[in-house]
Amino acid sequence: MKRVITYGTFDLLHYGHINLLKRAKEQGDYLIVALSEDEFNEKCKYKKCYFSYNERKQLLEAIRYVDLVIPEISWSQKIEDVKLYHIDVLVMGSDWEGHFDFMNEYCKVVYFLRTVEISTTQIKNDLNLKGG
Ligand code: C2G
Repeated sequence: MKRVITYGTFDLLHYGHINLLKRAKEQGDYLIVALSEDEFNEKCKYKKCYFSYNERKQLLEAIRYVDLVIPEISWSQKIEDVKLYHIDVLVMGSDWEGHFDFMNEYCKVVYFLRTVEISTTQIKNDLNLKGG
């Protein structure tokens, strides 16, 4: 069984995330999503999430491509995760191109092109404009 992992906040979940998760799953048979916990988002990623960790976890677990959701609590857990879960492939979007090349020592690293026309910021801006 080929095991894949990817990392992210996935808030507000949109089709750019789904595109990434679909392509990540196509890299193997089992996809783990390491989902950024609320404190990690606020203190380390400076992201204020709309949905809580548990709500985002529930959304991700409903996606057919996702087999397991684990917490991401630190930038530096990736090596341990790859060893613990016997990961073969680490997948990230192209906005992270190069950032995780060091992980090539532990698993294959694949960057997929971001879905450029959609982002959480775009959604929030559009909603503000439309008074949503
Ligand atoms: N993504 C994408 N297209 C978009 C938006 C996001 O392909 N329009 C991808 C990102 O490249 C990332 C994943 O979807 O691989 C999750 O995106 P975010 O939730 O924004 O993840 P991020 O905050 O970048 O966290 O340790 C790594 C970090 O946790 C990544």
